[in-house]
Amino acid sequence: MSSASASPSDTSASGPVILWGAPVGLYTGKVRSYLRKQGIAYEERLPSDPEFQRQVMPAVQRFINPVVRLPDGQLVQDTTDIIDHFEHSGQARFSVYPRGPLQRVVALAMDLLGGEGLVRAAMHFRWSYRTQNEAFLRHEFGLSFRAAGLPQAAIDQQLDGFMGYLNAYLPKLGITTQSTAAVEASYYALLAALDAHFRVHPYVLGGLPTVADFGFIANLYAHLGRDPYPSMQMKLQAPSVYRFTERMMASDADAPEFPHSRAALPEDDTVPETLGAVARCMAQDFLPELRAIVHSLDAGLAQQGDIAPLAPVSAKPSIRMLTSAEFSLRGTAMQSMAGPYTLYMLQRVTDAYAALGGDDKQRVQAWFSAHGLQDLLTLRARRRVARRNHIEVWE
Ligand SMILES: N[C@@H](CCC(=O)N[C@@H](CS)C(=O)NCC(=O)O)C(=O)O
Repeated sequence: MSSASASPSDTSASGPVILWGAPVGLYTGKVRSYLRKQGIAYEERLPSDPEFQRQVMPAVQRFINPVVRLPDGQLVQDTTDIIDHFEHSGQARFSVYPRGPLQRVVALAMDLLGGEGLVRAAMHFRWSYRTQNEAFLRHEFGLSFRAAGLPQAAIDQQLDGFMGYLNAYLPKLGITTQSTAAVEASYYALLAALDAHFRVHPYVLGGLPTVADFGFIANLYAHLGRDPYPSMQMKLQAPSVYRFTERMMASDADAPEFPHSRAALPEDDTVPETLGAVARCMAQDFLPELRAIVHSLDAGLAQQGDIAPLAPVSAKPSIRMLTSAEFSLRGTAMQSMAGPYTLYMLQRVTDAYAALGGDDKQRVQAWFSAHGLQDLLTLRARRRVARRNHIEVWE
């Protein structure tokens, strides 16, 4: 886990957990949801906060949200590392890593799908529907600039620049007029599978949130569940998924429609049957991309030759995407950014599987095979990714 200590002279390094992020931010919602569910008190601050600009950004080496500061001054960036910190700190009410082998590997696979696999849909439905979303997005991105006290003309100028920068991710993610139909079809298929699931279960694995739920809430909340156009689609087509987004933002279980659900995972290490359809969506629409990402990052690594252990993955911390991956999405040729962070999330799945004993391995393999996802369990790149000083490095 990456961390850095504030200097001893830093008198601000005390008090509650600080969460720097924004209501509009994809990854901030994931951490906010986790802190609320775990009953961990925090104070949220916008990235325009002078302290974020002056101290946090230099420490984490770039502009990135969210960042958490612990009461002892330690900064933690990256939503997965933030969750893992609290998992080990003793402050969490319950562990979000299931003990059951099948539940654990499925949860990690769903975390990967929810956090990484849904990014394209989240970006598409936010930025390709500019007309429908524009007024809301200007309000939301404007919060930070308004909090900084900027006059309206300056806010408008900042918004044009920053929103233009984010909008420019679309082609890099393979979102073009040619691919729109495939991108939307794959999202709506997953949404339908998730809706059928959340109609009968409050959370991904049953009665308690796990890493799987926090993976999904990243993309399903700020973009897909909150921006005007996609949130309307979600309410109309998948109301149970919309309820899930509300539930994940509540500090209690928020599941009155499941009066018989216990706040626990099934004790026999089973996973809900309705997750099968979600896994099949992943096998069809995300596994080919994951294979392509591994393949293109491997090709880049082979070209570079020897790379020292713990060498940063890129020349500058702000560069997270190293190469592009080519794959087919529902028959449409796609070219999209490939970054080592995806490997970081993927290797959590393959590590959890590799750590199992024979019988457990077989049981996990049987479930993944039944849904066409067996390759995911052993899909590895030639180098592992770790995180040090808030950035990804080659292990
Ligand atoms: N893997 C990181 C991703 C964080 C991330 O990409 N955050 C977005 C905002 S929601 C960001 O800071 N983007 C800045 C940029 O793209 O330059 C995490 O889980 O914390």
